[in-house]
Formats: sequence, structure tokens, C-alpha cells
Amino acid sequence: MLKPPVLKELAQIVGRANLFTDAEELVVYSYDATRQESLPWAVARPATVQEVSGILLLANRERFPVVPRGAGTGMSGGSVPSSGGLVLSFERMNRILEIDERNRMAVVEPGVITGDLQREVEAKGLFYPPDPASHQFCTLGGNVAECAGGLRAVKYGVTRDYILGLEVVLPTGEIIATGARTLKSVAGYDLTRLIVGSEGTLGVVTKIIVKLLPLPESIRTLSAFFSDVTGAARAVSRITASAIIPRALELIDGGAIRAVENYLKQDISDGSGAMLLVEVDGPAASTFTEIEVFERICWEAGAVSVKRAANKGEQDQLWKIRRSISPALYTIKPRKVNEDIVVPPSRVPDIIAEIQEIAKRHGLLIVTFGHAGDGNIHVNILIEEEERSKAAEAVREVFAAVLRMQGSISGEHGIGLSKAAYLPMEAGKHSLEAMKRIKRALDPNNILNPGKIFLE
Ligand code: 2HG
Ligand code: ZN
Repeated sequence: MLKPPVLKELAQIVGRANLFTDAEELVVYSYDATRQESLPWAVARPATVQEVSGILLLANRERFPVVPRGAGTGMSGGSVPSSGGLVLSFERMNRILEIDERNRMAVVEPGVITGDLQREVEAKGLFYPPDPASHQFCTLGGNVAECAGGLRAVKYGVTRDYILGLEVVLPTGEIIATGARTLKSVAGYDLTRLIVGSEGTLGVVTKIIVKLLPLPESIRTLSAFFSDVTGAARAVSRITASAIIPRALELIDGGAIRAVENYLKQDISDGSGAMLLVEVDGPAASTFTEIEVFERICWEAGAVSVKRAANKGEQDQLWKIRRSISPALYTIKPRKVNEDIVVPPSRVPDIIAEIQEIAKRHGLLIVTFGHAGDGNIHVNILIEEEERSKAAEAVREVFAAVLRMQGSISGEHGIGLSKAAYLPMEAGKHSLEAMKRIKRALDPNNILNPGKIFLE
């Protein structure tokens, strides 16, 4: 609990109106998209870097946990205040400070909604490629903290590939600037990359310099349906082996299709067992031939139907279906366990087969979908409460298979609370110790987002 004099100091820093302590306000900041929850002791909504710094200085003096939070759309419990403490919410630091068209860069505050930045830069003929499925709700600060991936990572990479520099408040309160407003810089250690993906445990991001690209001239999309997921996975490996890189290559299995059909009250697939979404971008002349190539590959891999989106409306409709999967699955089983394993793209068919085996062996309902083009598959185990330990065993087996295939247990959601127990399966003893030493060096009092990434 925070004592009244500490609360008074916090109110002096952010203003009384931006400090919440009432139970009904705290509950709003107690959970993320995993539905894990834990009440904070208070919530502060800073407006400046100086306020953030003041709060961290106070937290070190009084030794209370501080948990940074964007929109709470995270998928690993990263922003859940699992040890209580103070939630730092960035809803007031939500300005796009600058769009530098000449140098193709933008400077934003952490509370900016990713989709808002995408729209603003697109209006100027520019492009911010990272595209988490939750882009209409998630924030850039959260994307930086988790190194969010998303639908276009197969061609364009993930958040870290677009962050040129950051303003960061260290856990001990000092304000630093990392990187530069340049496309390259090797002046000292790459602190930008250290902070990106550190899940709010090494510093609080207060300003972000992002790299932009020119907006591609044309986009073409197709949907392909298969009788089972094996055929769809076969098409994925043929597409990734081809000479063309799609900008999105998403796989949706039968269970996920049925869930979305139910959720959107719409027949999408005519009873098919799997669906692929393939999208290309670039000059109009090349996208026309590229989509034809992918169409042929899908037919050759055994598709039962293949359809090109005729216009922007049809494209948007396909992506609406895709972005609805995660919420749709929650409506079937509120206790879904979601994973985001990633394997080398050529191993997608192998890992899908292995997951099906594991599901059968444990008698569990497992749905698979996601960014198959870059090998990042969402494994969702839909359980009743009494199936929790069985699901944990299945997760361990899935992770073991992923690691045998030289993959990683998390492609884009981070470790947070959900995967802390499993991180030692992937990170060797010495790399885990190196990570913990970095944490101790920057946060000697363990006040910033404690309990995340590592089991205490
Ligand atoms: C997506 O790609 C998100 O839709 C959520 O990363 C995945 O719910 C999930 O497992
Ligand atoms: Zn995803």
C-alpha cells in the first residue's frame, strides 16, 4: 500500500486529477488481454518526462513497484501489476510530435495509438509497417516494450526494425536519449535495442523516433481455402520458398474459422478446414503478377477455392476476419491459453503436425492461426478451469518441439508473467544470468515492473 504522504507527493507530481486510488478506477488498470489480473495500489497519468522521472525517484526512495502501461492489450501479462504498486498510464502522453517527411521519420509519445500513427503518415504518402492485430487499440509505447510483431512482419520485420531512438527514464530516475535521428549509428552500445522488447523492466519510454517508408503503390490480397490445415501449411512452405516475399501470409485453422464465423455471424469459408490470407504490395505491375504466382501455388498445394479481393472493401473485410480471431476465441472459452511460438518458416508444417499430435494426446482443444509466413504461430488452448495443469503440460511439450526445431517460445508477445516459468527452457543458464545482471545494474531496487520475464 502507498502511505498518505507518498500519495500526496505523487499528487503533487502529476496533479490530483491524474492520480487514481478508488477501487472502481483501479480495476480498469488491473488486467491485460490475457485476462490475468491484479489490482494496483494507485494509478498515475503523467504528462511529461519530468513527471515520470519524479515518480521513479520517489519509487526508489519509498521502494514501491512501478508498472508502465499502454492500452492493456498485451498478450503475456506484461502490464499487469502483479506485485501491486503504481501503474503509470500513458493516456495523456499521446501526441504525434512530428512527422518529418523529408527524412521519413516521426517522433511520437508512447500513448499514441498505433493505428492513428499509421493513418496520419499514410495521409502523407508514408508508411509505418509494424502492424499488430490490435493496431486500432494498442499503443506505440506498448509495442516498443514488447517489440510487437504483427501481420506485415514477414516482409517488413517487427517494431525493433523501425525504432531509431528513444527517450527513456531509467528505473533510478535519470533521463537518457538513445540512438539518433539517423538511419545508422554505432556510437556505443545499442541501448535502443536493449530497451525495445525489455517489457517495461529496464526503463520507461517517454518519446519514440520511428523510421518510415514510402507508401507502397498497390496492394493485392487473396484468400485460399483448404480442406485441412496440412494443405494450407504445405502452401505456406511453398510460398516462403518462392522468390517473392508477401507482405502478409496468415494461416487460420478450422477451429479459428468457426469461431470467427460465429462471432461475426457470417459464413466465411463454406465449411473449409483452413484458410490462408496472402497479400503483396509494390508497383502495380509487379503485384499483379506476384498475386498470380501465389494463386497458382495455392491451387497446386490442394486449395479447394482461391479468391482475389476485388477492391479495398473486400480487402478490409478479409483483415477484419483475421483481426477478429483473438476476441472471437475468447467468446468460446474465456480461459484461453495463448502462445506465440515461432519456428524457421520451412518448419511450419512440422510444428502444426506436432501440435495436432499433442492436442490429441492430451484430449485438448487447440486452435492454431497466425503469421505463418514468418513461422510465428498462435497456439490457443481453449480450456475449462480444471484443464489448466493439462494445458501447462501441453504448452511445455509444444515449447520443447519448437526448441528442437531451433525456434523460439515467443515471437511477438513477450515473456511477461505467462511464460516466465518457461524462459529457462530457451535461454541457457548463463544468458539468463547475463539478463538478470543487466536488470540489477539498471534497477538495483527492483522497482520497475518486478516479477516479469524472470521467476523471482
Ligand atoms: C494476433 O495475431 C494476436 O491476432 C493475438 O497476436 C494472438 O490471441 C492470440 O493468441
Ligand atoms: Zn499475432
